Amino acid sequence: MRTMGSTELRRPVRLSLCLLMLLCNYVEFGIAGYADSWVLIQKNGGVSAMHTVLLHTNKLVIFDRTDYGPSQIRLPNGICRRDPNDLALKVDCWAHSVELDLATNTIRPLEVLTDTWCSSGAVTSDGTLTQTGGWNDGGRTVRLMGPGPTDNWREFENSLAVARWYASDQLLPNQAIIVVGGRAAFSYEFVPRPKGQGVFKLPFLAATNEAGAENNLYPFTHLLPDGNLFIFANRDSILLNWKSGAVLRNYPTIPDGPRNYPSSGSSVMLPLSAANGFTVAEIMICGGAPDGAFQKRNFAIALQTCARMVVTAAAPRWTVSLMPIPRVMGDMLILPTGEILIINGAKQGTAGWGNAKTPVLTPVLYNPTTFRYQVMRATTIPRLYHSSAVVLPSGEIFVGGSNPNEGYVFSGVPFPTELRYEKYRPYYLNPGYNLRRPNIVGSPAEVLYGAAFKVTFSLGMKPTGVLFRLYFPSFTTHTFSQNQRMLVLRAGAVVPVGKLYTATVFGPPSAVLAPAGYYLLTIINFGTPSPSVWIHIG
Ligand SMILES: [Cu+2]
Repeated sequence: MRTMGSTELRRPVRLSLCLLMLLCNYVEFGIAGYADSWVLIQKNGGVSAMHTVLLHTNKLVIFDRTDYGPSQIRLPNGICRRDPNDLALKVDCWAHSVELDLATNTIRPLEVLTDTWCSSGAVTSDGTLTQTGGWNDGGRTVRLMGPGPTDNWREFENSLAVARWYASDQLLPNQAIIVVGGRAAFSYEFVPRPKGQGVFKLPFLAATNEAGAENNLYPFTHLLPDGNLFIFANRDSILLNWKSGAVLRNYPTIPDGPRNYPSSGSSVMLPLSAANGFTVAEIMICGGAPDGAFQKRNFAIALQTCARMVVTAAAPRWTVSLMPIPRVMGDMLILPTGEILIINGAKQGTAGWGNAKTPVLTPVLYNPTTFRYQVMRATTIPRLYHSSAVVLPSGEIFVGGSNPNEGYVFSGVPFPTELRYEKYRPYYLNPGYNLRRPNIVGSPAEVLYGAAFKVTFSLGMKPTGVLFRLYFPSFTTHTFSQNQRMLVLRAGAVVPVGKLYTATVFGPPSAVLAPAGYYLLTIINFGTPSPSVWIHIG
């Protein structure tokens, strides 16, 4: 880790200093110079990770598209898919989706029938991935992928009211999924779709659709604490009452250029906190491409700006800051520490086939409290168009994908199809942090809204600045982690119990703040996260 503006200490000196500080119950934050790292976990995952989602069984569901031709992993038991609509192979014996078991690092090929290209999804309360849309014969398909050991894709064609390609999904408090936008789809709809219900027009999507570039696909959608949906597309944003269809607010235009596909930036809702009664929501959007970049195909230097806006404020305004590196197609993830990781992407160009160059190999870490950016350790693998990244229970980041080619192409192109899967291991996983690291030894499997529950943990130092965080895993594709959210929970004092510690923690007050489902619970001590455990909320 390269740390901007802090002094590097040599390791032996640093270690003894830390021990000394532990004894003194120190208040310093962060251990400068403790390195982050990258680990290659699969040399060939078989399927390029265009879409990735974590299930509560600690398995990743990974998929790209059915009409890519041969992948590098076959369907099991001699199964072949027969699809007269497929543009590459009418009889296709190759898998286009896999399940990666994180515990064993093994891969199971999955069978998906209709085309999932550039689609969207959300995980519902029972731990099932609901995935929507795609292209061609998959445009109106809704698919379910359960968490069971032998579960496979189940597909329901003609379930969406209109074809959705490049849409975004958000799980709602009532467990319906709102599917927003898509190419030439200036509307939203709900899944499951009540009988006879069609689409709801959203003129905002037509207004933000730019001739020759669109720049409003994969809109950034965030469920706010007041129950309304924040929707950002291109450079503008609205607050939608999805129950009535009313647009309640129009927000100021974000400075700098467009932020949505193909000028793909990324977006997160910063962690919601019990400290303010979960009333404050702040959106942060980073990167993108300058005006005209997609139309000109001129590999323009990407946007270097991030902008934050408190969208629950009476008079919201964007506050702009500068990343250390310009970036298009970066993914933004909320780490267990509450820091924002900006990872993957390129310094020049836009999304789309062959439209980017100069991969940005270095992740950047942003601390929303100190407003500080840090340039992290570089990978060696470019992750351009059609790559993804998700947070894992270990606190590691899965990174996969990258395929800016119209098929699986391994030579003769600047950026071949990428089948390697990696893990990025942030600084806090370095053993240098082990003294600070709590480990959860007792927590309930299920917590009801607002209910008190006990969390027991071990820790090798006096508990300091202990926080309890809940994280809802994302469905990540095309630089946007749909459904990602974090809450800092209300908690009582930490009390010692024998050699352990315990605290009373309170579940999120409502399904508006935390739609029912499987969340990752993490304890933070002195800025260092525990490994996370699954907890079902609802
Ligand atoms: Cu795509």
